[in-house]
Amino acid sequence: MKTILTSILGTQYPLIQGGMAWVADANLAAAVSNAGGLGLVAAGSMDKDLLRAEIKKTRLMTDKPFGVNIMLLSPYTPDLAEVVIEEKVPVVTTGAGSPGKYIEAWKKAGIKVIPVVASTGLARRMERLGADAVVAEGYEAGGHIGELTTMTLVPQVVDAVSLPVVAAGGIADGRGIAAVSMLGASGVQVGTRFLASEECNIHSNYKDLVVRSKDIDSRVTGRSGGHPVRCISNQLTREIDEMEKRGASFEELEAVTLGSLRKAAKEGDLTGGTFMAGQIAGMVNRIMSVKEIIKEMFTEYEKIMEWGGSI
Ligand code: TUI
Repeated sequence: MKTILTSILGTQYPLIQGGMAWVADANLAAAVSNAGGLGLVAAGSMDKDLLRAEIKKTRLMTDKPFGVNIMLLSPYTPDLAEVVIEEKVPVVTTGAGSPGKYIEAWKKAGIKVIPVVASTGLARRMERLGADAVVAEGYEAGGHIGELTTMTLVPQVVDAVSLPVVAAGGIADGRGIAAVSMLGASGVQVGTRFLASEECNIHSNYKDLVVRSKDIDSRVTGRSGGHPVRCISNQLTREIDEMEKRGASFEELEAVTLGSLRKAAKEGDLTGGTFMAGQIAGMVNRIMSVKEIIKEMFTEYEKIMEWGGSI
């Protein structure tokens, strides 16, 4: 495919992998890039030495463009922001905040900057500061989320900025790509579907949970602390729910949530882990290779575009 986004990214497909902390390592990033998408190393769980090592590993596994996702709530962000410059990473995406103070330095270093936004306000601010594109991520997505659904956010962001808009949240097949292309999106970001890939290095309990989960199995916790997070319902989400209902303090909540993402991804701790995943997990029913996933998604998308939809 040749689109505005594939020209910016240097990829075969207008697809970016979600920046999933504790999940997206060199192995997943390289697999996505080798399959024609833009793979991302998620720096959310890393300090600067770990990120540098993971970038070098990715380069050994692919000669295609890849990116780094910087999760802006990380205490290491200032260091990580320098590492992507030093290592000449071609693309940076950001999440969970405004990357405003880093954009100028990244642009000067020739990095393509693609912030994830959950509102038109932040999208406009990012355009003014020189972003190359934005990812508009809806409420259906896994992990930290905003208030608006993909269906409502994407067209509003498309109208608000002149930049290419990448849609995220609830996209896991060709129908999803076709749908957001009708809303004006220039590409898609996909996270949840890649959790159920052969190349994803998460614990098998995490993959099984995604494959087995049904449409209504995700929950949003963490609203009381201002950082709502979507994950698959389990003992921990029920516990957090009860704590939030009785007005538990930040410290009490932190005591049960600290390290829970690592417990999910690395240990497969079904009762104490936070298994972040989007609402579309109900439709992800099989573990496939990254290459098969991307091929299947775009083959289906092209078929739909020839057919023209069902209305
Ligand atoms: O960032 C994500 N998804 C994430 S980050 C993450 S790690 C985490 N763990 C516990 C608590 C919080 C985070 C897991 N999943 N997606 C992109 C995204 N960014 N979604 C929503 C936002 C966002 C929200 C508000 C971005 C900016 C914002 O406001 C910033 C501003 O200044 O307006």
